[in-house]
Amino acid sequence: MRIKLEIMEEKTVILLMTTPPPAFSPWGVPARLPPLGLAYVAGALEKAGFQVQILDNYQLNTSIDFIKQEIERLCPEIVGVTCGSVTYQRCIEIAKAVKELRPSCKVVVGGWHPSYLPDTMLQHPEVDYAVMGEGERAIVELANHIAKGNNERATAKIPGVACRFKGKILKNPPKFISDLDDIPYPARHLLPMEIYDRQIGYLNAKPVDVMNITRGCPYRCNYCETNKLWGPKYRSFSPTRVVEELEYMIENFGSKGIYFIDDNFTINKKQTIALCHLMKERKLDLEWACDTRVDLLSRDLLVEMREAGCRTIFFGVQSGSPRILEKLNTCTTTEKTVEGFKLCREADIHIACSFMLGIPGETIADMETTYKFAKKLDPDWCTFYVYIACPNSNLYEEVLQKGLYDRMDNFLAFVKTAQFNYEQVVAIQQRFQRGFNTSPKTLLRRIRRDGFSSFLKSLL
Ligand code: B12
Repeated sequence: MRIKLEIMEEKTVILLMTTPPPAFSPWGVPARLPPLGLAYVAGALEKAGFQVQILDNYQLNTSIDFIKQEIERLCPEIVGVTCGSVTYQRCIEIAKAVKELRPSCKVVVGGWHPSYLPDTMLQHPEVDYAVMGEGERAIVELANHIAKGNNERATAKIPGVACRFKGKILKNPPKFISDLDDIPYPARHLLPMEIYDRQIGYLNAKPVDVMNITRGCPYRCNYCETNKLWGPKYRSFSPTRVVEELEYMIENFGSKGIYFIDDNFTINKKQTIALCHLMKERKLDLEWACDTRVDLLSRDLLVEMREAGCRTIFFGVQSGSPRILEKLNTCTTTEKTVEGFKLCREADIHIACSFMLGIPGETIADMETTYKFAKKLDPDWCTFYVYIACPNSNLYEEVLQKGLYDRMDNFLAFVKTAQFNYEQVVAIQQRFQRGFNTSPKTLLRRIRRDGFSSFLKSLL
């Protein structure tokens, strides 16, 4: 396992890092995926001429002592940390360690939590700047100012940056990058690629890498906060740029499969078809999976996608209860889901999906309806999650205002209503997950899909 980072000379040294994992994580153990956002930030900084290193403390599960040693050894002038809500405490711990060892080093935080609640970061004097929204342009501008030794007045004017100025917290709204093709490739070469899973259940091909080719979501689902990070307007990398990056990944990292972790991969049908055509033209021979919505599909589109290598599509179905779908404001219906799944099957594309349980206003009967619906849909993979309210979503505001929680982990609220508490929903979720995984239909589907010997192997 490679942890050793090189000592850099001459140029301004920037050390980017994820935080170690939270002590407690309500979402379970996530896949070992690389920090793509941080790699994008690193790519932009490298292109601007900075010396950049990435330390993925999250996946390496490093100790604060190790992080301190690395800071002392590498002597960075800027430390940038990705911070989610559950890793908030860890992020502050790192900021304190940086200032203790190198008081002149600037601490910049970015990612989901600083984008949503920058004040909670800047209330700590150890944090100098919080970047809100997409980071590439803001961090380069900020790093240039820091490198030139410009005063606080100048840095306080950068779009997407929040900082303390004259005793107040100033927040400059982000300006979203209109042409995504201006963004350099994520600096995957700075990541310890060997520590990542590079395989996913949805694809047979190995190694698999992740890509994100669209930003911005026009939908307003009440549980989701993504449009606050990427803005309300959908933007995407051009098909040519995507294919070039795919070729680069095949050549440099031996990628055989790609998981596109976009919110709505197929949101622009014309562009998705153009991308599929290019993938076929360039004979990329990749297997891929993507995430999208059931109402962003059509027969001809799916045929193009299958021909270009798409093997699986993931859908966040969320609920089988029309009342709850309305509450979530997903703007989908159970009928649309049935229709969308049928189209995928006809195009010979596998289906993965997930549901949430424990939404405010939900009853145990609604949850049972969801389970029945999941079984009726009969997807290839199905995951049930317990809903936990995340900052900056509409439902989060409702949960806080009405006091519909019995516990907070950092800023995340564990929902409790008159109908259920967190522990009860966990028990229901486990029952549903077990029931789905062990149903004869699911087992048969697995045997048909993966073959009997691989099924037996997985049991052993
Ligand atoms: C892939 C993914 C993961 C991967 C990789 C995470 C990673 N470190 O990148 C894995 C599986 C490891 C993971 C783990 C977790 N994840 Co996750 N994950 C995602 C997912 C699906 C995509 C993230 C992504 O790659 N986006 C694409 C890249 C390009 O964007 P980005 O990462 O946001 O980065 C941009 C900006 O945020 C910013 N930026 C990011 N970091 C930094 C740092 C600096 C210094 C600067 C200046 C800017 C900056 O600039 C980047 C480029 O523009 C999102 C959902 C989503 N749609 O975003 C959830 C999501 C980010 N995850 C979430 C959660 C909760 C978790 C876990 C806590 C789950 C768990 N069980 O423990 C952990 C915590 C991980 C951590 N290090 O904090 C939440 C975060 C909510 C919140 N308020 O914090 C999200 C939003 C999903 C959700 N709504 O529940 N996750």
